[in-house]
Amino acid sequence: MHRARTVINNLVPLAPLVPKIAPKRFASWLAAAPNKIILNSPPKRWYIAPVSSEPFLNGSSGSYVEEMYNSWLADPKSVHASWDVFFRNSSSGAGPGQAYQPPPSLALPGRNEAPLSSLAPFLGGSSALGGQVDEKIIDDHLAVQAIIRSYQIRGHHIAKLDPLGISSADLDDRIPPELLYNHYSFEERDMDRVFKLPSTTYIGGKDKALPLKEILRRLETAYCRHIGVEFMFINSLEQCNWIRQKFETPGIMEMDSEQKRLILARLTRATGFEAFLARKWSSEKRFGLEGCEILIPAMKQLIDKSTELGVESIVMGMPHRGRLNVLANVCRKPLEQIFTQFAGLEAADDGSGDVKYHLGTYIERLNRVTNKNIRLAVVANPSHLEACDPIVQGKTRAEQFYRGDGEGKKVMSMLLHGDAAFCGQGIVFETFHLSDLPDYTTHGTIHIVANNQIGFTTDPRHSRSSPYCTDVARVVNAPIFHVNGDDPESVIHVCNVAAEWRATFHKDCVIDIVSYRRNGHNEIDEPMFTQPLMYRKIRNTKPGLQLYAEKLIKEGTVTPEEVKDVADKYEKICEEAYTNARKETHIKYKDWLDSPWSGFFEGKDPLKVSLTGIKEDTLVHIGKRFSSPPPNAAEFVIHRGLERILKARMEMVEARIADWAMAESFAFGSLLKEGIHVRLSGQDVERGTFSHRHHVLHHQLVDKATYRPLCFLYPDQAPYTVSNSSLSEFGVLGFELGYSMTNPNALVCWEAQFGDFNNTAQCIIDQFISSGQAKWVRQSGLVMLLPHGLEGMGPEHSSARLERFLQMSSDDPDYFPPESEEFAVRQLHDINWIVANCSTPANYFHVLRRQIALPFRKPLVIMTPKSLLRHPEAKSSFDEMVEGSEFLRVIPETGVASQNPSSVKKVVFCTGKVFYDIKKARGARELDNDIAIARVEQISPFPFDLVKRECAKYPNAQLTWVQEEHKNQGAWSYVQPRFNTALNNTRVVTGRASGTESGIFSSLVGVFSRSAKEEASQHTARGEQPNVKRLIRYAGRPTAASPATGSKNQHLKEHAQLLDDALAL
Ligand SMILES: Cc1ncc(C[n+]2csc(CCOP(=O)(O)OP(=O)(O)O)c2C)c(N)n1
Ligand SMILES: [Mg+2]
Repeated sequence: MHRARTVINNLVPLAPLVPKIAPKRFASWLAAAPNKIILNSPPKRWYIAPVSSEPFLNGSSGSYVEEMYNSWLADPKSVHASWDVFFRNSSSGAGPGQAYQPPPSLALPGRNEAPLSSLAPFLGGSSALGGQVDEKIIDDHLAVQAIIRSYQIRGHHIAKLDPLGISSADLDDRIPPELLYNHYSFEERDMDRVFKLPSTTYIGGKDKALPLKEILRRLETAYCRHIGVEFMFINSLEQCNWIRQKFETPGIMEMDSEQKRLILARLTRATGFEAFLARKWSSEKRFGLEGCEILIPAMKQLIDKSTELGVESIVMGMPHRGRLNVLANVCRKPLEQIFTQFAGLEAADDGSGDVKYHLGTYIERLNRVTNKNIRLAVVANPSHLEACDPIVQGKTRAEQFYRGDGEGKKVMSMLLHGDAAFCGQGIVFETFHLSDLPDYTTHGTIHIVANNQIGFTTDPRHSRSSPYCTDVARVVNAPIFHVNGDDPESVIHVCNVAAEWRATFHKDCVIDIVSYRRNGHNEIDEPMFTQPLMYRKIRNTKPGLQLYAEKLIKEGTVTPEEVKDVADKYEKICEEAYTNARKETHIKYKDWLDSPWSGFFEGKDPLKVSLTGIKEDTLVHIGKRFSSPPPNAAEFVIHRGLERILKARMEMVEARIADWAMAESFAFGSLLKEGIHVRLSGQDVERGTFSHRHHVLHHQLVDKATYRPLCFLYPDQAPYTVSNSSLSEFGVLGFELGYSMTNPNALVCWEAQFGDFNNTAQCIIDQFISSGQAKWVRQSGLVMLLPHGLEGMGPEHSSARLERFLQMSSDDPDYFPPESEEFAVRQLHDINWIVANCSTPANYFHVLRRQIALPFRKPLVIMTPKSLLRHPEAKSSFDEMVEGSEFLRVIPETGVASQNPSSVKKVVFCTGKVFYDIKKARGARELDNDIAIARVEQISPFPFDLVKRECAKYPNAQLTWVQEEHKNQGAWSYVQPRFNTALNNTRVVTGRASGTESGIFSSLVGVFSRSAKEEASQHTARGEQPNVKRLIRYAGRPTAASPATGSKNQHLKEHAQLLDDALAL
């Protein structure tokens, strides 16, 4: 289809009638003096190449036309009449576009077509004179219609959007041919002719017809002044009409003086704030808003309007630019708190903190304009531009969920962007694609681009290949409102429309405030190095506040005294706050929390973990529900394979055992029973990548008829959400993290299709999950489920990169915390996240439940199995999940080796699936008496105490860590130093106050491995002080660049070698 169209385009000379003479813009007589380009800017890219600018004869069409032409020369009748006309016209000098005339159609008119003659009575032509139609009238009316449509579609290309007047917001300074009046063969004398207006425009107001001149004037007013609206790509007539009405209706942008004064006051504060900071801390980075101060009144207007329309809570995400100003003037965060951030004070609470222009905030306050209470949260964000977008969406979605706000009427999200980041960062696209998915939509986000037409030092012509920086939004049919930032009233109009659009259609929209950046990227940066011409122009451009004040003074809305008075008042407020800030001795990170969990921590023993084992009745009840077909099984046809799966599940329940999927359902189901909302999201999670989960049963005959057993466990249970996500990791993981931040009483899980793919969400992992609490005092109990394990499936689909998670764990390898009853919970309290690799369904069950049983929240990263999902031994008895059972950080050897520990020659430590392989091989080699196997299930925080105990139990054994990952991967690098600490109780830790015991064994005196003994005796023989340590050795694959081999054969060889090494004595 597309190709056919391309071929036809090449063949048929559809060139518009672009005159060779200088193009004249429609209504050019209306426009003021042409916008002179003052600077010698480099040539612009032309994105929309009209047909006329393309070579008429190109590629295959060239030879085709040539062939035709030769035949025509030989015999004009040998070609089709249309070619005959074309060649005749072009031989007499007509251009390609003019040479072509469509041939008369022989076909009968289509459904909506009528022969021209039948229209004669309506056209006032010469119908009385024998039904002859004045074709010019029809053509001219059609042309007027086309003109109106052209303005609606492309008027934004010539709107005056750039306050500097030096570049076009769409990087194209040509006038689209459809907006050239002689494109339609109108002349000046036609301007007073009256034309009936089509139903697709609102420019007439009450008038049904207008003179052409007035039509053009109104279209210019609506679409080509300081607002450029992109909306005609939207696939809904209702929505297009709605927008047309908002911009075309005569007088719609007019404002009363009260509104104008409010804008002025807000602009004054926004400008005053930056000026105050610049004066007090001239060399501090603050990423000021100068040049786009109108952002503040814009955001405030969006909040006012949205509150008026019912919104009670707004979750915002924004980058560095103008962030402090937003906190001060939009959120009204106390200025003292902001100013103390500049003072370099010490923090009064835990955490390592962040720079001031990354911190979040949460404020509940009265909106003075609407007199309604409003909650505003600005989510903390890292430097990584746009990374907080999905977080904001997840947080918003969660807030809507908990409020029962199914349509997003009460809670909304607002995202701010820089122009370079908006088009450059892929996460923007991923976030847009969540916007209309049933379990991810926030029912419309208002996006604002603070478009200062530069990204650090990079010119837009080098930072994007799309005309506008906002084009990414077109994929979701979001209208885009470009507006000149130096026209405050236009900006405010656009904000009103945006807020109403969201409230009406619950869809995303974009406000693109085209502005400039008065200073360098930050305040100590020199912009003239790279943008000399632009900055010369900026220096000669009056600040937005001055321009607006002058306008209002000129039109008599305010007096110069009033303007000064407003500015002075704000200056005084800042000075007072400054004085108070100087009295502060500490900063408090908690003041900058974006998601307070009121009531969660209060009255809780911070070290008391609730029990995770549950009643057998509950297991049985959940198990039976999970194993049953839908209650209306007679009508609900499920897949035959599924019937078998359910039957097998039921048999497991009867036998009191659970596999992985069932243990997971026990964890989820029991939490749901306790009122904890559970949400599982990720690619194909409903069924499970490995077809093991089946949380959604599909009717085999009825589309969309599904049954979710875990939603029907108990009448008063909490809601369960399980949702296949879009094919995104960065976006969806970020979303779930945001979701988890809203309410601590929920188990939010994200599952990767394979653990390997988590690295496309690396930024969320590094910047938020591993470090979020330290930087922003923000906790999250998010669970990341990462299928992991070398099973011969190649370099991908094998490794979730366990080593990376462990490398980012914050527990000190050299520090053995004091042993006590609370050892485990204290470790969890202090760590940044938990990394686990469970080998039994029961342990998986407990670790999930422990997320909620903890008195605080920590992210949990779990390596989850693939082949173990169906491994006959990877099953757990109900006994391991009932009351009294708990999560086992280490699963010690329980077989024969444990009965006679002193004769055990080797203890193999491992984690995850490889345990089953080692165990099997040990049995086959009859080494059950000689080798003990212990499983480290919670790798981080490292179970120093249990590892120490297990080693001590086998005093004569050599210790080996066995892993299937390559030596430079997996857990080895993490566990090795920690084993040494566990074995030798090291307490000498640089940079840590507690623990100073000397570096060798305390409780393990006399317990040496053979090699250690040998080493000791050698030392003594040389007369040196023996430095005797019990050490852990490594058995497994050697180092490698890739996580796994692509050859099955090689994989098996490696695996056999691994087992040999592991079990060698
Ligand atoms: C993901 C990411 N890459 C690079 C940077 C470094 N950086 C900081 S600001 C900036 C330019 C941003 O330009 P724009 O989005 O237009 O925002 P502006 O600073 O102009 O407001 C860059 C490249 C970053 N912060 N984040
Ligand atoms: Mg920019």
